[in-house]
Amino acid sequence: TTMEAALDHGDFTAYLQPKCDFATGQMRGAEALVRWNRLAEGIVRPDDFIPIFEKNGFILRLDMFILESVARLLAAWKVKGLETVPVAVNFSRLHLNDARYIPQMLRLVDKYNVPHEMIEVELTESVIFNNLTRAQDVITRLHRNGFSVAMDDFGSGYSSLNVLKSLQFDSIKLDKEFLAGFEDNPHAHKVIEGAVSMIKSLGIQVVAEGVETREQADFLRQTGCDLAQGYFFSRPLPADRFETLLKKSTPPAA
Ligand code: G
Ligand code: G
Ligand code: MN
Repeated sequence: TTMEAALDHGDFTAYLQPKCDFATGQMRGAEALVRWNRLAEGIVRPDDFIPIFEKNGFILRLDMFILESVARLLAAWKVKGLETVPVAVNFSRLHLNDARYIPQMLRLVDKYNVPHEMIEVELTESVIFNNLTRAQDVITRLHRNGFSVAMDDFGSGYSSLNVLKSLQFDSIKLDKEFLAGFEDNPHAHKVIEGAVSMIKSLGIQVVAEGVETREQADFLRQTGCDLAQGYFFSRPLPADRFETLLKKSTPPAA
């Protein structure tokens, strides 16, 4: 089929987008985002194909392919002496019902001898809402294996608050919709302040998504938000350009 052939042909790649410290702009982590390089259309973004791959099950393989790409990159950067950052991989909700999920993760990450704390799992809020007990069980097992877990797209659905009380996330990513209409909506500021302070009070790290302007960055920093991901700091980059950034932030060997 088209997608199997594309995978074998190397047409899927992981782009990487930095997660940065507000104050210094320093990179503290990154998120891997899949891209499909199609001859006719050029680079296609996931919103156009992930829903289809979730229906036909191909997403299970694609997510593992992205995880393996990330593990391979982390290992290669280490060999080059670069200071690496933890990288987050998005996993579809379909993995939650798949007994092979964690064994497969371990196999791929260990194949490249990547320390487990360098891998973060991003699960979207809707995933979790669909099956809370299942999510609880998977998160516990991920933690036991040393992986950290982030809730993605927090605030985009309606389940967020009740989910927070029963699940142990290491970080929560505020959906970019929080920032929509930010400039002229005083309520937006209050909602963000409230969300950040509630999440921080649970001892969970807060990452803001979709930070596009200095005004947004300054405001988020002042609310106590920990990390920023967005065009203001960096777009998602192909691996070679991301590596250039890592080189810039690695101090020269003594
Ligand atoms: O960059 P952006 O257009 O890349 O991503 C759009 C959406 O696709 C995001 O919500 C993200 O969670 C999802 N996504 C990106 N890469 C992956 C991936 O490798 N696996 C899964 N399951 N979702 C992804
Ligand atoms: O997994 P998730 O939904 O969190 O993926 C993040 C999505 O947000 C990706 O599609 C990514 O390309 C996109 N994105 C990253 N930074 C920005 C930004 O500053 N503005 C907007 N509009 N989208 C962004
Ligand atoms: Mn994500």
